[in-house]
Amino acid sequence: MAPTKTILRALAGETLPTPPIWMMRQAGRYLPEYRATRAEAGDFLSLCYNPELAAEVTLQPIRRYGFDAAILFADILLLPQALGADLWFVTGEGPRLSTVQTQADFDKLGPVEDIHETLNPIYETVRILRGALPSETTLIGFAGAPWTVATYMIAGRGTPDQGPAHALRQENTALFEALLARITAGTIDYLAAQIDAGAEVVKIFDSWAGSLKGEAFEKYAVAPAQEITAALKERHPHIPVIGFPREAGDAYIGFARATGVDCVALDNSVSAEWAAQHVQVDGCVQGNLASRHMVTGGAALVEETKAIVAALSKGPHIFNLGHGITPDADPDNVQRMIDAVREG
Ligand code: 1CP
Repeated sequence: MAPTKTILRALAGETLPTPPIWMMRQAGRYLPEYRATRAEAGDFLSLCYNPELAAEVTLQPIRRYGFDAAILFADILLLPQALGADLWFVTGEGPRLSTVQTQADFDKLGPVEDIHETLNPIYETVRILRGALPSETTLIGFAGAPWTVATYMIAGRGTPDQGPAHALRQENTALFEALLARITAGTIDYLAAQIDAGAEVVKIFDSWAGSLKGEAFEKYAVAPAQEITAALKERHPHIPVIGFPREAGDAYIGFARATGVDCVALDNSVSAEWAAQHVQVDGCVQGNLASRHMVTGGAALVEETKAIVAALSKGPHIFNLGHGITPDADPDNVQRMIDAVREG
């Protein structure tokens, strides 16, 4: 049966008169209602693991703006935790994890089969959302890509250049690849369980793909995305997959063909004109307004939004930002962006 929801139509390759729209990190600290629910939960991880409250923050931007898709509220670092890493968040700084740098560290991780014990509340959030979302709104599940997740597991935190992960990949390739394989297997089971619970699309966030070059990009960004996509398509042939190899640059070209993803999400370091010519020829693209416009607003926001819509109007397109909205964004600018997209 042909899909009726706009996001699913674009993902199936349809060129729509107005692109459907959602926004990375649409549930987040720029919204006062998010900050209130997060305070009620106590801390970020308690919010992720509380299905009622996680569903509530997922729904907040849908109620406020009527986005065409909701993205499950969770985090890419819950999978490492489910695989046995310690995870905590330092206020004002970000995530911290126990590190995986030696064989002994790796041996402390648990088997993939055990992840659901930790992740069951996330699937419950998905089930609540499927019952609560408006009938026209698509529910997106997600996970981190193996390379990006590995950068956090190896360094124990976010890093500007992913230095510790690059060092391990060069100095102990076997251990690095064993870790990547464990994360890949866990990601397949995690995403399949989100789909079983009701996710209609899944997105693989490779936020640090841009630091992999040449052959390393092929081995550690393309190959795992291909493996995950193929495994999911075998279990759930009709569920579209969005890939986001952020800052891939020229390596965006052919990414959809090489991995089998149904849509490539673009960061804003590539122009929409370039993407129309080189990436959209292979199918749906998503993106790619610079998130700073959500802070700065004004005429530039409207002009740039309309320019992106126009440049990508001849093929399937889902409008989004090039990366997540930041906590200092003005919620009114989000409405201005949506109006600019829908006015055409
Ligand atoms: O204080 C808070 O409330 C925590 C801020 C926050 C939020 C709102 C974090 C911590 N995670 C999230 C939710 C989140 N993370 C979502 C929810 C859905 C939505 O988009 O609305 C998603 C999809 C993510 C994905 C995620 N987490 C990525 C990939 C996308 C990206 O932004 O590149 C990454 C790299 C993370 C790790 C992470 N989690 C949180 C932070 C601050 C970070 C980045 C850490 C760093 O590198 O320094």
